[in-house]
Amino acid sequence: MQKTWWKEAVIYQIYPRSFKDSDGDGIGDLRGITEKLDYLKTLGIDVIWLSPIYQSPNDDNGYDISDYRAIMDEFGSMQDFDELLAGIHARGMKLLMDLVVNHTSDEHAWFKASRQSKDNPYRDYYIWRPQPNNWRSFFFGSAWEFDEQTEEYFLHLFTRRQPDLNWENPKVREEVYSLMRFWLDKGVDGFRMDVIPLISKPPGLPDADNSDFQKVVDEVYANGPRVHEFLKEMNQEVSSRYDIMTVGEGIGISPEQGNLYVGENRQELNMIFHFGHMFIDHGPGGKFDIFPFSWNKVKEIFGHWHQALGEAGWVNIYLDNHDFPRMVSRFGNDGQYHRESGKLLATLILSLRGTPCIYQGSELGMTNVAFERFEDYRDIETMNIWQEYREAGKDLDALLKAVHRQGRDNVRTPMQWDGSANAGFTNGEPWIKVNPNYTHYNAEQALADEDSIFYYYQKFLQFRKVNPTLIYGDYEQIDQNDEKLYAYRRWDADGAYCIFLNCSDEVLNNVPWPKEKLNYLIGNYSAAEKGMALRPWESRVYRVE
Ligand code: TEU
Repeated sequence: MQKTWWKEAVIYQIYPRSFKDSDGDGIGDLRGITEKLDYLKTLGIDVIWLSPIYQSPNDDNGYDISDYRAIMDEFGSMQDFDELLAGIHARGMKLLMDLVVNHTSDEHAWFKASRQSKDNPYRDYYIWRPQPNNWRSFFFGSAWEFDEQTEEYFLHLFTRRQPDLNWENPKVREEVYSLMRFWLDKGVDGFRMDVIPLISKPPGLPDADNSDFQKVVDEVYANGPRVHEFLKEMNQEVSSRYDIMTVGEGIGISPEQGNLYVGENRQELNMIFHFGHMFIDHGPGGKFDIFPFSWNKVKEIFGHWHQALGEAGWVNIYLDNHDFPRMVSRFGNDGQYHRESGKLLATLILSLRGTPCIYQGSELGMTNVAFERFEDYRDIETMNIWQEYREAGKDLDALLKAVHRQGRDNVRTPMQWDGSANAGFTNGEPWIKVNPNYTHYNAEQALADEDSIFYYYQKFLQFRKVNPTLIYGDYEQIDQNDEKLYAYRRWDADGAYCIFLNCSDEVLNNVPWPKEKLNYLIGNYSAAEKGMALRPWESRVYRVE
């Protein structure tokens, strides 16, 4: 297996709107991030991924870009960006930008021109049809919007203000490569590519069977016939000419398809975020139709990916990001075992094979939030389904409960810096309310408490660097069927490690300890005696002697 910096790196994702406000307008900004670089250096991460910071009308908080070469006004100026990048590099860290090129904003100059007339030179930058097909948008309702000016419909797989680009048009592809070069020539270290499997659409745009949206994504929207041709072209034209990290948001990619994108011999992407475990509790009605999940299923998904990619491909490891609930609330116990489960989940993401990605605030054990009124939510996805429910006269209380569990604003409340007003995020009125538990969970307290989740991350990040078997080593599950236990082995020529995770509120007695002599290295309970039983949410890492 090829050894390289982007496999060894640990990514930290920043959602700039919610990270740190430096000028009191209630919205996080680039100078705010620069102020906190020492904090990130102290944590010990290697790469910062910034969710989009480009000019945007913010229909989808920056995932709707109106100018790829300008900084969003609320976030600051290009000079602020240059200072941020210099500050990151000066501390030996790297910067990953978000590349959102499946769609633009409807306020992008290309789209403004495109909608002018059917013979406008930009018409073919987007996907126009006299009649829509039956496709649904990710954010509810039809994926087509009628435009009165030319009396045709345009395709938008996301909000109606995010028209899909037409990648069949070579000019569109050249524009994308050119804007990538713009940022790479400034010195950025790579891209996280938003919904990249969706860029090639199926010929003729056939109707879908809408009874199962997930299936529609996997089988109709994603992995279109030209996607690999486009990605190879992008690699040849741009990525291969720089020493960068390319990460695809791998929505709709099955484990068997994974290496088509990330196989070492493919010259497409370095790695992808896969989604199986993120959709694990989504019922047939989608994310707000919640199903219970099982840890056996989580284990099966990670095992399946490992096996399917083998030595040839590489993935990201993550349990939350700006689109999914807080990991300690979803996969852990954010009440009684907040600290233990927060650390156990850190152990998991930092010891599976792949490049880990930590979402801002996970190192503080930040949790989901439960606003009592829909009016306090901001996310377009929540706003759209709220409207759909109101129009259909459906049960709004039930929906609110589902939003508490699954809504994207769970992870978008301001970063909790300290116990002062608005969690030290802003001196003004924050664009979204802070989570009221900021008085318990914040960076200031975490840094003052040597047993905090923060210091566990710090310790484990250092541990991982000096034990590269945890990066490159092979992976095999130890237990198979115990729903409460996730145990696995990582090994290579340098040695072997066993990781034991009790993913439950109960004491686990029947732990299948291996016969070999085990040397305890790191865990989430204080160094007290390590018995044969695993305590609630206990994690332990051993070296096999
Ligand atoms: O997300 C794509 C995606 O897969 C999401 O639609 C996901 O399924 C959804 O958020 C779950 O509720 C990317 C970005 O990460 C997301 O923030 C954007 O809204 C979306 O693309 C459109 O750019």
